[in-house]
Amino acid sequence: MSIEFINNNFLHIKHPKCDAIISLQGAQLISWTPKDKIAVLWATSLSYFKKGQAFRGGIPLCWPWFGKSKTPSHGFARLLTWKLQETQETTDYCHLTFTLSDTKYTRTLFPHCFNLTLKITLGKDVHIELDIDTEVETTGALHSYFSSVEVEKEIIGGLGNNYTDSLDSNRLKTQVSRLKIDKEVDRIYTTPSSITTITSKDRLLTLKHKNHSDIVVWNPWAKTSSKLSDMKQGVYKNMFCIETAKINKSLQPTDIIGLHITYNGDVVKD
Ligand code: TA6
Repeated sequence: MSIEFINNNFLHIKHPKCDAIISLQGAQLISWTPKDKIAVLWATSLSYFKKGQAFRGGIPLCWPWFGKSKTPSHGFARLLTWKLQETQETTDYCHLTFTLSDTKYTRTLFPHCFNLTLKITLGKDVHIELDIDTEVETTGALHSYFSSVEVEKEIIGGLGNNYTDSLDSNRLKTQVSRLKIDKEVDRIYTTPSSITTITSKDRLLTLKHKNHSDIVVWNPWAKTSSKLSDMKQGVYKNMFCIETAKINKSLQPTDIIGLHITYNGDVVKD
């Protein structure tokens, strides 16, 4: 395995089983490509990276709140530089551990002590687990962006039948079939199963969520994405977000939220 630094912020990890990029800002997995496969996560160009601003793509960590109810949007965990504590390598996996703790600055936004630990395991599949240790209940999400050859051809299963529609005054709605994204979508599924499947012609992704209460699905489609300065024209067709979230039920002061992604039907590890 080798790890190279890019622009003092990104770690480029080359392992026999995969290639990956992680941003130290946000401890954000930006890209993961299992050997001989195509990139699973979507991210905008690294040239859009600006210190202190949210970088769009990969798996941003939304914490200690989800959404725009407070500033900054989706919390501050994705905006701060995390500490790389440890790396370990086996023939199959590469393990990285990152930490973030409260500072004078974070206490102006969230007046509590906290210690976050993010463990990322990369190989032919990916495991990501956020350990939270703080004084109060919080909300959050692993806001994963997936790549797609053509988003309208992806079929998303395991979302459950109930969602609130963020594009329609958070109205509670029902859906009986699996989801195809063919328009702007911003939904919080409130009764999801623990496994989400994403199926297209050449690929089956299986997402196993740990301790989520909700799944958020987002695609900005043409009009909304044209207002996002970090998304090139037309690229909304090549991405979609499926987010492992704790929104309607809070994260406890000491809690974990996690996600395991497998490619092409490989067995999901516990
Ligand atoms: O998770 C869905 C969402 O909250 C959408 O409403 C949309 O705003 C998206 O996240 C991206 O948010 P961001 O702050 O990263 O631009």
